[in-house]
Amino acid sequence: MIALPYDYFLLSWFVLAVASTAYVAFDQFGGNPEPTVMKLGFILVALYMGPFGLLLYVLADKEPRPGEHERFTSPLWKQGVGSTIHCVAGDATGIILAATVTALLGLPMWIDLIVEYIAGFSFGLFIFQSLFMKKMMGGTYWENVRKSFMPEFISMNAMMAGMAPTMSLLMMGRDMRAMDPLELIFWGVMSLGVMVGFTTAYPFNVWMVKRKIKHGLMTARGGGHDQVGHEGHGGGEKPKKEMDGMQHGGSHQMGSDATTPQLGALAGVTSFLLISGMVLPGFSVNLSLSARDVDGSIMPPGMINTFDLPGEAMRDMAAVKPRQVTYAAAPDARGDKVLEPRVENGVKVFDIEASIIRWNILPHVAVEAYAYNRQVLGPRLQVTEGDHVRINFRNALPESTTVHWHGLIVPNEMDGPAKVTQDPVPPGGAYTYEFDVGQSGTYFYHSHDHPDRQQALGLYGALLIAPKDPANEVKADLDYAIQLQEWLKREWLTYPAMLMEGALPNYFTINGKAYPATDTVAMKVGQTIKLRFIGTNNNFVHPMHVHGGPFEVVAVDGVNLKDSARYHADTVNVGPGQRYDVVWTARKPGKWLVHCHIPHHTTNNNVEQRGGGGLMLVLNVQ
Ligand SMILES: [Cu+2]
Repeated sequence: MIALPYDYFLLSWFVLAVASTAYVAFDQFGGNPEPTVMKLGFILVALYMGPFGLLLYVLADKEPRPGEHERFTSPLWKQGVGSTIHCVAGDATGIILAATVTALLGLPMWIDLIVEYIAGFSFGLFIFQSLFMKKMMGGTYWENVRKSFMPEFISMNAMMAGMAPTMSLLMMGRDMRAMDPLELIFWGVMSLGVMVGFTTAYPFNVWMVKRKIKHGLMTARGGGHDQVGHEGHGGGEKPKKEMDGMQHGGSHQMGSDATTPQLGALAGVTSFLLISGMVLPGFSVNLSLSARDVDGSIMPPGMINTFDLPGEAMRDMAAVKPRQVTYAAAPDARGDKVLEPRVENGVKVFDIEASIIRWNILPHVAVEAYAYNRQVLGPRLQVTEGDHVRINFRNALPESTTVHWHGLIVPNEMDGPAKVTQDPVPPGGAYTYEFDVGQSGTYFYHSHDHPDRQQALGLYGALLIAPKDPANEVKADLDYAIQLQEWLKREWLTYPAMLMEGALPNYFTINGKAYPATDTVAMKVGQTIKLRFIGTNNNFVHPMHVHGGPFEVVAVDGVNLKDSARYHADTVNVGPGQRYDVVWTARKPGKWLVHCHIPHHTTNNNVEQRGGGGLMLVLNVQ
C-alpha cells in the first residue's frame, strides 16, 4: 500500500526488477550457453537484486559474442560472482519463503531468523547444490550433499550474516509494514537484504572458487545437455572438453588444495559473523515481536524504539492507516455541530458513532482522525439539568473503544472506563449509555479506551448542560466554547500526539481548526461573551490569554463560582480535562486575539500564517 513517499520509490524499483528479470530470462533461454541451474540462478538474482542482478549478469556471465563464454567468464572475480549467485539464488529463495510463511503464521522475529537460516541452508544445500548440480557433478545425491555441506555452510553463514541484520533492523524499525508480506516494503527489505547478503558472501565465494571448493561459472553447449569443463578434474565421469580459458569453481572431485585448518577457520569466522548478524540487532530492536504484534505499524519519526518496546506500545503510537479512513469530510466542514436529540418516552436519545475520517485542520492540511459522527471534534450535546438521556453508541473503528462523560455523576456502569466499569466496545459493537443529568455547566465526553491514542486523534466533544433554573446561568450576550487539541502530522501521516520523544505535536486546533482556519467571532462594543475553555487535549496545559482587557472567571469545571469567588484575569491555565468559563467584555473596537501563550502552540508546523497559527482566534469587535 502507498502510505509514504518511498512507497513510490519501491514501486519503481519493482518495475525495474521485473524488467531486469524478464531480460535475463529471455537472454538466458535465448541462448546463453550455461547449465540450467545457473540460468535459474541469474534469473532469481535479477528478481531479488533488480538492475544490480542484471548488471552482474551482463558484466560477468552473458556471452558477449558467440563462442566466447568460456574465455569471458574465466576471470576469478566473475567465477566468484557465479559461485555467489548460485548460493544467493538457492539460499535467498529459502530465506524469503521462510520469512513469508513465518510472518503469515505470526511467529516472533527471532524464530523467523532461525527458520530462515534453516530454510535457506536446506534449500541451498538439498536443492540448489545437491539436486540441481548432480547432473554436472556426477555421483549420488547424498555424495553431493556431503561434499557440498562445508562450502554451502560457509557461504550461507556469510550471506545470512549480511542479510539477517538488514532484515531485523528494517523490519522492526520505524516502518513495520516491513514485517507484512502483503506490503511493498517487505519485498523491498528482502531485496536489500539479498544485496547485502550477496556482498558479504562474495569474498568467501571468491576464495572457495579459487581453492576449487565451489563452482564458479560454467559453460554448457548444445542439445540441452549440460556439459561442463572439468579443468583440473581428476576422475569425472564426463569427458574432458577442450575449453581453453574456461574455469569453474570446480567440484569437490576437482582436487581442492584448501586445507582442513583453512576450512575450519572459515567455518568458524563465518559462524561468528552469522551469530553477530542474528544477535546484535536484538540489542536495538525488539526481535521477540511478530508481524501480528506490530500490525504494520508506522512509528512517528524520532520516537525511541528499543529492544524492550512492547508491540502494544507501537500500535498505540502508530500512524493512523490511511486505508482505514471511511469518510473524507469536506475541507471546510466544521465540527461541534449541535446534535438534536430524539425524544422517546421523555428520554432524550442521541446516536453517536466513532469512525476514522479525513479531516482538514487547515485548508491544505488534512489529518486522519478518529471522529464521533464524522466530525472533529464530535457533535455538541446540549441538555438541561434534570433530563434523562440515552446515548446509543456504535463503534465503527477498527479497535475497541468506550465513551466517558467527563465530570458527570452517573451510574458507575455508565461511566465508560474500559475494563474498569465496562468491557470495551469491540469494532462493530455497540453500547447504550443512559443516565439522569443532575448537574449543569460545561462538560465534555471522550474516549476512555486507550485515550492516549483515541482522544489524541479526535474522540471528544462538548457536553453543555443548561441549569434547570435559568437564573443560575451566568449570562452573556454571546456564548462560545473553545475545545483544544494537539496533533502530530508528518510525512503524510497522522500520529496521536503524545508528550514523549518523537510524538510531540506540531499542529494545534481550536474546535478542530488551526488558525487562520479558526472561527472569527463578530462582536459589538459593549457586548459580553462567555468563553468556555475546555481542556479536551491530552498533553499540555495551555495558558489561554485574551487580548483587550481582563475577563472574569465565573465557573470552573462546570461549577459556577460564587460571586465572591469570581476573579479577574487575562490568562487562564487550561489543563487537560479542565474547564473554565470566563466572561469578557468588548471594550474597544478591533481584532482582539484569544490565544495560547505558549508561542509554539500558535504556529502551524512551526510556521506562522497571517500572524500566528494553531491555538488562536479573533474576536472581531465593531
Ligand atoms: Cu498551549
